[in-house]
Parts: sequence; structure tokens; C-alpha cells
Amino acid sequence: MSEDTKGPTEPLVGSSTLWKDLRVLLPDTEEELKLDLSEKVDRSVTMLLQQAVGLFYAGHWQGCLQASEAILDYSWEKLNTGPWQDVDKEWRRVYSFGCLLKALCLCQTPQKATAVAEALRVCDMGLLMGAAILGDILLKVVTVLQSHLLPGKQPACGPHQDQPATKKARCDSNSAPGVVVERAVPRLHCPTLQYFRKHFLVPGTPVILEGVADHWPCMKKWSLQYIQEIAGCRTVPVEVGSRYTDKDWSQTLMTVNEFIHKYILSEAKDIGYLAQHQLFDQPSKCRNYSYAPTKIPELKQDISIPDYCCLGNGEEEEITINAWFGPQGTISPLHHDPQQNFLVQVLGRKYIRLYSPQESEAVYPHETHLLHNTSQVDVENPDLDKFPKFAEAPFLSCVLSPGETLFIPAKYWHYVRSLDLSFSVSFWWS
Ligand SMILES: O=C(O)CCC(=O)C(=O)O
Repeated sequence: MSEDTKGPTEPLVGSSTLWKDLRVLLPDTEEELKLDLSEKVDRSVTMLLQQAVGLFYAGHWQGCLQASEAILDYSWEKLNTGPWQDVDKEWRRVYSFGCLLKALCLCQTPQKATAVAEALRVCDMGLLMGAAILGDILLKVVTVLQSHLLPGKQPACGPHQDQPATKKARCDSNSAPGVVVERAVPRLHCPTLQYFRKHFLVPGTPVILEGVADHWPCMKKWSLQYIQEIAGCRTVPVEVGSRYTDKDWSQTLMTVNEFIHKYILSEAKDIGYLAQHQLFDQPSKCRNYSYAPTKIPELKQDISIPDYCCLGNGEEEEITINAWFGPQGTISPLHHDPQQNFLVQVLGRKYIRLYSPQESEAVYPHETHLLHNTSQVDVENPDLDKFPKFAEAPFLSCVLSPGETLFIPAKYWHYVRSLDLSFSVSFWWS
């Protein structure tokens, strides 16, 4: 046994098997752990990484921790130089190796909940910014760490430990415009598959389906407190700013706890939106975002894929499940997506406006390639001098409440404003 393993015994998190559960994820010997880095990585860095691996297998955790931090500092610079698409994947792999070694060392000693939470944050950074190594080992490490952070005993992963999630979410007067009956999205209670296909899917007509998702466990289980228990220590990308078309809009990374304290419990009126593709444990796909998706499989068991998705041509695994979690007042500007969509409301209400694809001219899409699917019009406060046709464009609207599922046909323009603290889940299918 090396000198580093003889540290004081700290209370273990969850159970004393944490180290054992992590260790089995790694090859038995140093020789079996293949870095497989190409020559694109500076030789000095490859050597430092090899040295760190050697220190790890020799049980010199402190030395390994220091070496992994140096690797992280160096590769972080590489990751943040130039446009993201030009960052070489090899440097992202180096970063992932640094994250893996650092996270493992943190869990060796001490094994306090705060150290495990920090290890989880480090792994999430590797998943978000790095690239897959050793058969997606970071994902496996995250699963083990999560299972050792017992529900209800997660440390506060953020600076605001004094504010429990039981504090009331901020609440401004944020009213829904009246929904005129003639323009209301039609509602149906559990139509048959055939009826839905003939009257809504084939003609491409929006409808609110009632009784389809209202029995899902998430409807009773999910609350601020529950989300913090399950996912508080996970690091996720957050959209900062009222809407993604604004100039000062940006994306940043923070833990779910930090997000809740900063944007949901705080009195400040700042808007942050956790709008995340594939949050629920799905294979990674191409994406427009700067970060890879965070995966929180623990939430997936509380939702289901709506049966109506079987009317599509795609496989179930091809369905993209997205999470939309944010305070009252978050806005998704008027835009359309290429796939069919079921938007399921779990917490709070949302005001939604829908314009048919035939109205595309009247909603004035942006001309740039990146925003060609987004309207230039501020739907609830339109500049009619600039966008005169918008005034005449027919639309449908609704207030979507918990348990309700809105079918948004492919290419249908949709605008969404949350009226309360809100969590929705959407399913994109073809
Ligand atoms: O709920 C939102 O804010 C946006 C939902 C959306 O755009 C979608 O599901 O495609």
C-alpha cells in the first residue's frame, strides 16, 4: 500500500463501496489503460498524462491530482482558443483524461459528499467539453457517483447553501393574454391512434391531448426540491437572457442547484433557461449547441414516450427528448422545427401561439442561415410598421397546463412564454 492511501478515514458517502465501484470501471493495470493519443498532442502533455496514469496506479493520489490539474489547465487553454468547431478532438480527449483522473483522485480521499459532488462536477465538465475516452467511461463514473450521493443528502453544489429549495419560487404578475375561443387550439381526450392520424397528423393540425400524460409519475413527483435531490449536483448548459434572438443572450455552464438559486429562487429578475436536448439519457447526436448534452437518466423513469409517436416512421431511439426548465417569463421566440413535436407540460403553465407554415411570409423569418427558422417578430409586442403582414396572420393559441400534451406539427411556427415556474418535456419525432 502506498503512503497516500493511509490518510485519515473520512465518512463515506452512501456506502463504503464507492471506491470499489469506481475502480472496476478501469483496466486492472497501467499497461492496459491505452491513451491512444495522436501526434497532434504535444509530446510533453502526452508524457505528463502517462506520468499521471502511473501515479494513479501506484496509489500516489496527491501527485496524480496535481498532474491531472496541470493537464486540465493546459488542455482548457486549447479548448478555448479559436472557434469551437476547430478545436481538435485529441485535445478534447486529453481534457477528458484529466477530468477522469482528477475525479477519481477526489473520490479516493476524502470521500465526503462535497468531494463526490466536486468529482461529479469535474466529470460533467469532461462530458460537456471533452470527447469520449475508454468506452465513455465518464458516463459510467457519473452513474456511480450519482448512486452514492444519496437522495435528499446531496450537498449544496453552489455558493447559496443558505437557501433551501423549499423557499418559494419568485412570482411576478405574468398574465396570459386571453385565448379567444375561435382561435383556441382544439382539445381532445385520448383520441384513438387512427383518429389522431387522420384528423391531426396527416393534415398537420395542432391539438391538445388530455389524459395522455397526466398519469406520468413526473406530474406528482417533480418539484424544485425533487429536481435538486436528483440532479442538483449535475452541471448543465444554461441559456442566459430573455430570448435567444437577443444580442446579450449567451450560454453558460452551472450546476442545477446554482441555476435554481440564481434564476428561480433569487429576487433578481434575470432570466436563465435550462433548455436541454437529450437530458434523459439518450445517445449523443449532432447539435447546434456549443456543449454536449448532459444526461440525467434518473429523470427518465418518470416520463414515457407518447404512444402516438409509433405513427412515425422512425425508431423509438431516434426520438429526441428535450427538457425546458425555467422561471416565469422565459420566452422561446416564434420558430419552427423540422420534426413532429409533443410538448408535455409537467410544472406550471405556458402561453403558446401557433402559426401555420403557410404563414411563413407573414412572420418574417430571419434572413441569416443560423436563424432562418426563427421569426423577427416579437409576437406579443409586434412592430407592425416594420412587419405589417403579421397583424393579419391567423393563429391558434392556448395555455398549456400540467398533464396536457400539445401536438405541434413539423414546421409549425410556435412561440412559448412561461406563465409560472415551468418544466416541460418535448418529444421530437418523425
Ligand atoms: O417550451 C419552450 O420554451 C420551447 C419548446 C419548443 O420550442 C419545442 O419543444 O420545440
